[in-house]
Amino acid sequence: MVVSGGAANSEAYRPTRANKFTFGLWTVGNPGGDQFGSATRPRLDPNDSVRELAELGAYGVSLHDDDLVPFGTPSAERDEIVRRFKKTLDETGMVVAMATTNLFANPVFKDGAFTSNDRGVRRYALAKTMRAIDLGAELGAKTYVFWGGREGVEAMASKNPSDALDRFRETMDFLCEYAIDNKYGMRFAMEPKPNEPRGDTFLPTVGHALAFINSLAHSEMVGLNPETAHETMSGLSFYHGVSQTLWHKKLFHIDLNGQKIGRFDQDLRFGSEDQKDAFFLVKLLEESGYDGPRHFDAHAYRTENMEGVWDFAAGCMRTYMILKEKAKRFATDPDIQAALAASSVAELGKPTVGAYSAAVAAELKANPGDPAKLANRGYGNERLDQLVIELLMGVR
Ligand code: GLT
Ligand code: MN
Ligand code: MN
Repeated sequence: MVVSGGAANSEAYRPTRANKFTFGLWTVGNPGGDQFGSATRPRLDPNDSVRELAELGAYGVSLHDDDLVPFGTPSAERDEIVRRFKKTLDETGMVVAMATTNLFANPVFKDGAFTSNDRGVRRYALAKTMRAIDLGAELGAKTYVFWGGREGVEAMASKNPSDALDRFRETMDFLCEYAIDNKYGMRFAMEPKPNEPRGDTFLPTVGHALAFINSLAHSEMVGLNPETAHETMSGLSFYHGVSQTLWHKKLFHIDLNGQKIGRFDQDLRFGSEDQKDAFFLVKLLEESGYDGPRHFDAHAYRTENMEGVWDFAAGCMRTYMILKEKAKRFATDPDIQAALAASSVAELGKPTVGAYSAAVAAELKANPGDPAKLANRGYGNERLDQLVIELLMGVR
C-alpha cells in the first residue's frame, strides 16, 4: 500500500463503487513476462483478483473470453468456471462492465483474425467472437470491446488494405446483427492502436476508427474504447483524442494507463507519465457527463511481487481521485479563472458568424477587421500554463 502522512492520506482519495473504477482481469493478473524474460509473478485466480479489487474500492472488472475460461476448456468445465465466477461477483458486489475476445494470442491468428487472408481463419475468429459475446452477455457486460491486435501487416504486399477494411466492416456488421438478434442490449467499442504486435495495424488511431465506424450499417451501436498508451505511441495527445471522441458522442469505454511517447506499449500505472495530459483527461471525463467505467488497462512493473501489484492497482485509482480533486480546484481558483478570461477561453465557445446569408457574407467581406490590431494582443498562455503546472505540483 502507498504509505504517506497527513493530508496526502485524506479519505477524499479513497475510491468507492460510485467512482466506477474497473480493471481488466489481464491487468492485475499480468504475470510480468516480457519479450526478453519470463513471468516474475504467479498466475492469479480471477476470483481472487475480483475479491482483492473489491477490497480496494473498485466497481468491477473486464475480461477476455480466455482470461476466465482458458482456451480449449471443455464445455462442462467452462460452465463450472463461469458459475464460480458469478458467485464471486455476487458475494463482492462487483460487476463485469466490459468483455472482449482474445483474437491475438493463439497461433491461428498470426495473420490476423477478422482480416486474415485465410477465409477459414476469419470464420473461426467470428465464431470465437460470437461465443465470447454470449459469455459477456451471461456475465452482464453492457460494452463489448474490439481490439484488432493482429489485424495488420509486416509485409506491405501481403494484404490489400481496402479488402481488409471490407472484411473488418463485414464482420462488425454481422456481429451487430448477432447482438441485436439475441437482444443482448450491448454496445460495441473499437480500440485503435498504431502498431504492436503487428508492424502496422489497421485502424491505427482514434481518427481512423471514427471514420471507419461511420461506414458501418449499425454505426449507432458502435463507438470507441481509446487507450492512453495507444494514442501516445502515435505521438498524439490522448486528451485531444478523447475530446474528439466525446464530441462525436462515441466514447463508449476507455482504457486508462501511462505511456512515454516513442516506446513500445508500456501500459504503465495510470498518471505515472505525462501528468498534464492525465489531468486534462480526468477533468474532461468528470466534466463531460461521461458515466461509463473508468477502466484501467495497465499492469504493474515487472519488478513487483503481488504486494506491488496491489500498490499498482490502488495507485491507478488514487491518482485519478487526486486529479479529480485538482480539476475542482482548477474550476474555483481565482487566479486560474482570471487567466482563463485573459486567454479568452470562453470566447471560443461563441459562434464566429452564425448561419450563412449573402448579406452576412457581404458585410463581413466589407468589414473583416484590422489584422494589425488583432495581431497585437497577447493570449496570456504562459501565465495560464504556469498556473496549471503549479496546481499539479501542489503549491496552489
Ligand atoms: C491487450 C491489449 C489491450 C486491449 C486488450 C483488449 S488486450 O492487453 O494490449 O490494449 O485493450 O483486447
Ligand atoms: Mn487497451
Ligand atoms: Mn496498451
